[in-house]
Amino acid sequence: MVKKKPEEKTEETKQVEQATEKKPRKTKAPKIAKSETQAQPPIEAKKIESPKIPETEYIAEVNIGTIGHVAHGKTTLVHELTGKWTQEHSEEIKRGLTIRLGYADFTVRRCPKCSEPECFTTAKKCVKHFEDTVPVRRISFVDSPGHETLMATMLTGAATMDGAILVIAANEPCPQPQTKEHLTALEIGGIKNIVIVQNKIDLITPEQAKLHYKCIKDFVKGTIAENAPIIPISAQYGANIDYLLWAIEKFIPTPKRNLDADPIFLIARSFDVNKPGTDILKIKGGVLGGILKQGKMRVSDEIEILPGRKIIKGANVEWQPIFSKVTSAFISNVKVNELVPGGSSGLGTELDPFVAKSDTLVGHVAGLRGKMPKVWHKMKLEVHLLERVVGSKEELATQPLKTNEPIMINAWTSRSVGIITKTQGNTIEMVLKLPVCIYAGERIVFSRQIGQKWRLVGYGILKE
Ligand SMILES: Nc1nc2c(ncn2[C@@H]2O[C@H](COP(=O)(O)OP(=O)(O)OP(=O)(O)O)[C@@H](O)[C@H]2O)c(=O)[nH]1
Ligand SMILES: [Mg+2]
Ligand SMILES: [Zn+2]
Repeated sequence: MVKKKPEEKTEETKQVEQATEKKPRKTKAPKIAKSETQAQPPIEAKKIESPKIPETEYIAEVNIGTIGHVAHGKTTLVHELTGKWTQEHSEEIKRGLTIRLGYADFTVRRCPKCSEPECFTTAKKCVKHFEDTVPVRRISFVDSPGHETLMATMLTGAATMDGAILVIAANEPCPQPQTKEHLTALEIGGIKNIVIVQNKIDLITPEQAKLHYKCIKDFVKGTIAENAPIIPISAQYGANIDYLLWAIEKFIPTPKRNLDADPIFLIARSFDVNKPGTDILKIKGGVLGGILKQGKMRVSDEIEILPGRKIIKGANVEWQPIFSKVTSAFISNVKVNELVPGGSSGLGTELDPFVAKSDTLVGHVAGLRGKMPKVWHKMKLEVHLLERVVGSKEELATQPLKTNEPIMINAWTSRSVGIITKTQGNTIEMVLKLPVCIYAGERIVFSRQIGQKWRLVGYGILKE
């Protein structure tokens, strides 16, 4: 059974997006060794208090990213788990390539009668027992692009991830350049909760799968993913998904959130939700999508968005805060009165929709008025460079940063270019083309232009 391609089924894809229920599927692929999974204590069921509430009202409590080399099957995996095809833009569908970050949610469920890990499913009924399954946890996905030129987009997504699934295709030698570069991005971002998926096992023999597994093991040795489980699957045929769900539950727990801190909402998308020609009285304010990193936000909170609006006054450029008010809040697609950190979230605001349209506010930060991190036009950083530049086939030793060199930076979900004005020991100073809003002490990710491409080369700790 081969899945329908989005290119052929755009309308149907949209319908699938609406569907929350997924049909269980029989798998033909070999099951993985049980020893690895049986040694672990059982996973708590029914974290969602009342299975009686409709599934569409479950709130995602963790945000997991899919990462890895181009065409290794990230979007196919997200589709297998969520029923949603995250490539929504015409260019993506035409080229069969993820270009923008994709978003989808799903609920991990378990059969009360099956034992671990086979009990885990996304289906509402167990295929063995015809028993209703119980919800365990709702998860939101941020699906990254794997193409080497879209690394900056991946890094924006990485800023919102609590954990990640590194997808590695079993029918190609491991590691491929972006397998390495994305894993490096997790290391730099301190994203430790990782599950590795060895995908496309339907295309290889069990012997080849074992050899490839060894290559993955060698590759992750000494990295942040050294002890991550490696689950062989076929995303396309839905094989070993129960084992993968088990690994997600086990290795990507919901992090403990700091609810008492000043709220920080990292904007990863922004929209004008009004259809053309909407009656002026019915126009809705701009909508912000992203992640609440810490704290709580409530409907009617007075908010501030920084760096905000760019004002050009003659030869001078100024940035002014944008003030607004929260009119609605969503976690995944569920309306809430109080937004807490968890899955991918949304904020309805009183903003002029024009200000938010077409991702204009991506990279900006929203929080409570007067309780915001600083906006930086210049930065001083303590630099940590990688030994080698990953991301291309031929790896080069990293050269020291030089004065006047342009560096692309990712700071939370924002992106800017800095020109280095001073280097001294392991500190550098730079002037930013676009200001960024972030706390001192946070990690700023660096990429440098090598050939025609920006390559990840390290990070800096932002100094006061
Ligand atoms: N045989 C087989 N093909 C697969 C499997 N998973 C994905 N594919 C195919 O691999 C191709 C790429 O899949 P995608 O899911 O778009 O890959 P991706 O990692 O999201 O790609 P980018 O987002 O562009 O980096 C598609 O043709 C899929 O149908 C699998 O398990 N088995
Ligand atoms: Mg994709
Ligand atoms: Zn069962």
